[in-house]
Amino acid sequence: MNPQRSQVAIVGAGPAGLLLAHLLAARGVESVVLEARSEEYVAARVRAGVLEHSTVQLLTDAGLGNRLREQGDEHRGIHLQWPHERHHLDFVDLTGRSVWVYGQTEVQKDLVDAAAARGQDVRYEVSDVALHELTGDRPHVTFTAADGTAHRLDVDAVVGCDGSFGPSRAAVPEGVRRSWERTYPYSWLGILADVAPSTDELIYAWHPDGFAMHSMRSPTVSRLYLQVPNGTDVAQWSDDRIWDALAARLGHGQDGWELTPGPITGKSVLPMRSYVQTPMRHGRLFLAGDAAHTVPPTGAKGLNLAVADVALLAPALAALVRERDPALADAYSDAALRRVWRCTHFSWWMTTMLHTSGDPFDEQLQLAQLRWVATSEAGATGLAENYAGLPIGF
Ligand code: FAS
Ligand code: PHB
Repeated sequence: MNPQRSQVAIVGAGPAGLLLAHLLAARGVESVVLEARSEEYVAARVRAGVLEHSTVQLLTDAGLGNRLREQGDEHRGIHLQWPHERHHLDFVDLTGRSVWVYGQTEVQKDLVDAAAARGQDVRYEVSDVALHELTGDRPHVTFTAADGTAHRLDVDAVVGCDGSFGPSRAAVPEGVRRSWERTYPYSWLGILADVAPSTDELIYAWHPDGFAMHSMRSPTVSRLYLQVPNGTDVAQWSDDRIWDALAARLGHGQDGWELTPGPITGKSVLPMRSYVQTPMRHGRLFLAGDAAHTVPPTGAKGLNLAVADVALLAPALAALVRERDPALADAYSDAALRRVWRCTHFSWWMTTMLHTSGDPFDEQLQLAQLRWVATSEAGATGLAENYAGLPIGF
């Protein structure tokens, strides 16, 4: 079984897994990262786009902020839009905190480059990952390497950073774990387009036909989303149909504003779900990122929550593994879940405020809420505080 030993086994080389390995290495803790997919596959996944204030600070402090600050785009806030009205919420005026637009693919690239530079042990294209003796004296992971050889890795701790579909969630026994789940009655159709953004900052738009959002990746690449029914076949949405729907929903022609279409280079449909599993620690197993929670992307929280978990977990594991001090590790799950539930609520709140269901009463309530949030300092500050992100460990 090719027996090996390390201090921490990390399952998953997405942002949570690679950032954890980075922060552990900075604390003198050795880890091995096990990833089911290829490095190229993981790097190419187009996902999150907005980094919270605290995420940018943490990446900068960890030496991962250079390209972010060179190529990322700092935004003061967002636009809230509904038919005939658009209001800018300035997070910096309201809370003193900004956000940065810098795609998850870029964050992943920075993490991969840093891992290579420090000689991080990352095993790609592994299979049959299984977690063993998580409450025993010899916690270990078994797996099949890309070359087909069987391996056993003995460690002091195992961290599940394996997203929504990895083995870690189920490694917490049924009698121990508890989960909450909500599936929303709509999905997002997301596009990447080779066209300059038609807006300076993100537009979140309510419209009777459905939600739409204008984001971006660079001065020449736009990222846009529109609400579609669950089960939508992306092949049913031609480029023209997509741009027509986006123009209508985002307010093309309103007060002289125009949405400029362009070549679509990527299309995908993303179902929307809220999911939280507790506890985020069981014996020597710890969960971080999407392995423990999933949020609908309306609040731009998914990636940022993964960072916040890892920011708490790295010092906890360092104390546990190096000084045999379990205090922070014992407190990790409760501390992480405070932010998880705050972000789960905010993501649900943004999603239910902005997505239409066809119910006329709901639509009036949504418009009333949007008008209050856009014109009341208290309402706007509530959104700003949550969107720009509360301090990690709040
Ligand atoms: P990840 O899912 O990124 O990484 C988990 C890793 O574990 C993957 O690389 C996977 O291959 C690996 N893995 C799984 N099973 C394994 C096994 N058995 N063995 C070894 N490795 C295994 N968030 C936003 O804020 N905005 C968005 O627009 C947005 N869009 C998204 C679109 C999609 C399709 C998805 C799925 C998520 C989206 N998210 C978005 C959320 C996303 O950004 C996550 O929050 C973020 O990737 C979380 O990072 P990780 O926790 O590292 O999980
Ligand atoms: C993105 O740019 O992909 C993005 C931005 C904000 C969101 C979701 C996705 O809320």
